[in-house]
Amino acid sequence: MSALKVLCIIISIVFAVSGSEFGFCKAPDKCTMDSRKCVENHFTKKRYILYDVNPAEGFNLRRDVYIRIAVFLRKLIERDKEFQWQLVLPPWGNLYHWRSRNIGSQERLFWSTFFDITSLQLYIPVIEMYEFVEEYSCGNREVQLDRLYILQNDEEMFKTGKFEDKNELIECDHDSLRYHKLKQHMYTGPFWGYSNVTARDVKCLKFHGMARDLSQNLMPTRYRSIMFDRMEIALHDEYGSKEYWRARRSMRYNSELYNIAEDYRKTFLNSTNKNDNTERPADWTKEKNRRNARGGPYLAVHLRRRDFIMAHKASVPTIMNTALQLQKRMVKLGLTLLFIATDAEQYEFEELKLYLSQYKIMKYVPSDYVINKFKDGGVAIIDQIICSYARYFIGTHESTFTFRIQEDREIIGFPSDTTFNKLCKTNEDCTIDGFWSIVW
Ligand SMILES: Nc1nc2c(ncn2[C@@H]2O[C@H](COP(=O)(O)OP(=O)(O)OP(=O)(O)O)[C@@H](O)[C@H]2O)c(=O)[nH]1
Ligand SMILES: [Mg+2]
Repeated sequence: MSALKVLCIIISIVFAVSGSEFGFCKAPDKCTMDSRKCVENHFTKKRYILYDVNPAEGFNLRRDVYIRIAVFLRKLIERDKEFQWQLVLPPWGNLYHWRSRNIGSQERLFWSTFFDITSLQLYIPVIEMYEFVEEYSCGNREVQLDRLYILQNDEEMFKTGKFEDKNELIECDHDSLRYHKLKQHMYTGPFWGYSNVTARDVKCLKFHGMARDLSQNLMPTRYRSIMFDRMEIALHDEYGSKEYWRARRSMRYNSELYNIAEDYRKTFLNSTNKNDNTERPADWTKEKNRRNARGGPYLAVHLRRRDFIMAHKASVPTIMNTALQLQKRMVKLGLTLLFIATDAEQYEFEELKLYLSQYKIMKYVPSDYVINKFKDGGVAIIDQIICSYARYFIGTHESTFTFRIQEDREIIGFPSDTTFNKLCKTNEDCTIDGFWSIVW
């Protein structure tokens, strides 16, 4: 037995007895035989943050939540050099909008399905769930998180409208929780569909504040892994700042999704980066501020239907009214090619085409290969990419799907007036909500 192992065992016995905070052991952050005991007993410098979001939230709001935690983590790393902080990327799955059948499971999808991990890593250290499980369990695949916080809104503040920062441990209402106690120091829960993940301890946290205010709960001298559920409750540390946009710019998509969109634009929309002045450096950190992107010779519209028809009655137009608004804009811009990104039913799309028969109308339809590999989430991103390279874009009021397209266009470098347009309830012009301008 090595001296290191002996030392670790002694230390862990001491702490198990005294119950006080864990100490540190100079073990390497690798699962060697000698270090295994150390790793299992929390003595390395690596600390892991995990998070989850209210199950009802859609893909594009979840991307916003990632930015909140990414900026928080980046600042934490700048401040705290003692620990090696890492973010574990919460696998995607079970989203309300992902309805396609016969394309394999749409659960436990890794971030690499949709995003370019190397780009994310240029902003903060991130690892995929499978890497975390491997690393954290030293290969035995059973993971027990040290502490899980479930964030909860302070309903009282919402009633009175008096908001103040809050970070208060409260009794959990166990009936309404997604986590259940199996035995002493062991809770199960959704954990993104991983049955081999449990938590040692679950706490409810009445929270109001910015993501960075969560740092007081990390307690890295005690916990090696911390998870926050309902992370959407924490607010942005930096909303719309240069830092916000750096995190946002690091969210490049999986390169194959760009390639699929590029082929489609070239084949059906007469659009190439060279002609459209939309060439970009492969590395987002090399990307520069500009406003001279031209975009392909098509108008792109994001036409959000389905649940939005009811949920946003006051702003979602009828199909006929949509057609009128699009026609007006096509004439004004002198364009004849129209790209439609939509979640509309097929019959609604056919109706729209009927009203706009004078134009060439395109909608992206994935091949079997694409939908099986990238699922509904990937197809939605391809739609978003195609919209982000159009000469002119019109979105749907208050859709985060639209917001992400607008952000991508800001990053690519379009003049703002080609980006922040939206469909109005009627054919009369409605006011634009302002520009969500990029900061470099
Ligand atoms: N392929 C495709 N899917 C879409 C389109 N519009 C919506 N969807 C689907 O619906 C989801 C949109 O849901 P969210 O991400 O919640 O965005 P939103 O519902 O527009 O906005 P909020 O609910 O306000 O956050 C996408 O992730 C897609 O799965 C579209 O134009 N094309
Ligand atoms: Mg939604």
